[in-house]
Amino acid sequence: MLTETQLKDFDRDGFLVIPNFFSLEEAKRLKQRAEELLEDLSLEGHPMTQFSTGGEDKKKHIGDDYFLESGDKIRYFFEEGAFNDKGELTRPKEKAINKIGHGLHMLDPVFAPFSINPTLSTMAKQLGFSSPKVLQSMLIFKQPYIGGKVPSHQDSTFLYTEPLSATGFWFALEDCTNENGCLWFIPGSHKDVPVTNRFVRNPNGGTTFIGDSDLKVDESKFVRMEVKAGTLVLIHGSVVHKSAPNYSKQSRFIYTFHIIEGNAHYPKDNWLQPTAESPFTSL
Ligand SMILES: O=C(O)CCC(=O)C(=O)O
Repeated sequence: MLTETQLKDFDRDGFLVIPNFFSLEEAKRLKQRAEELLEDLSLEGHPMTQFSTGGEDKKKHIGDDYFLESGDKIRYFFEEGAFNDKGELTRPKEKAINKIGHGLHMLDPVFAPFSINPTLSTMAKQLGFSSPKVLQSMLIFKQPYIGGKVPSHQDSTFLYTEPLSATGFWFALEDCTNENGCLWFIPGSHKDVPVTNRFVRNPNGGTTFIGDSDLKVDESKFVRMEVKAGTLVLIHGSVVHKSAPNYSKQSRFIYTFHIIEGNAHYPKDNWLQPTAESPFTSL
């Protein structure tokens, strides 16, 4: 249960850090499961899709079918820097994956019950959701020396509803530090930085951004959020946040899922679409 103070802090800052939300043993178990999933990856027939947020070049953002149809699957996306000029992996596959997504909360025997349970459902209700739906989940690895940065963004750009409702549940499976690419936030930005940009399916194939793609923020306002394994961070869909690359020797495994309000309008051009067989999961 969230306390009144925690709810007030979340409302004020647009994020809430909850240390010791789960035990170190649980963090270890989840990390182990993440490692098993990495080992399970077969490169045969894999399109070698690289995860690109586009950085400053938004046109480069990922958008092939392997990505677009990943909402109800367990799929693997490579780091941008993991290949040489000949298209060969420059490191073992386990150390080359940026993320796994986006249906772990539906399919994985460990991450599904960790995500869909009464505790987190109560939390969503406390945050004001009446019909919370989980629409995606991810393991983000930030492997040593190669873990890519996540540029400044607001989650509602990618998980847009009318009215806005996206909220992230972000779980640290390892200690997240300045060196291995912890999260950074602009506290209160969910109140004064409007969401003016949307990541959508391009009618001609692939994905694109519509709206004003220039997220103008004062970089000096970012605060660093180093957290220990076992921490849950709640992330408001409009708060501006980012994470740095990981050039250290220590990985930074996290698991995250995002919810939206099931009663809100979910546009048909959002990049992530539920299907008749796989509607979004009730939390
Ligand atoms: O884990 C990260 O580095 C970024 C995660 C993030 O931006 C998100 O979950 O919205």
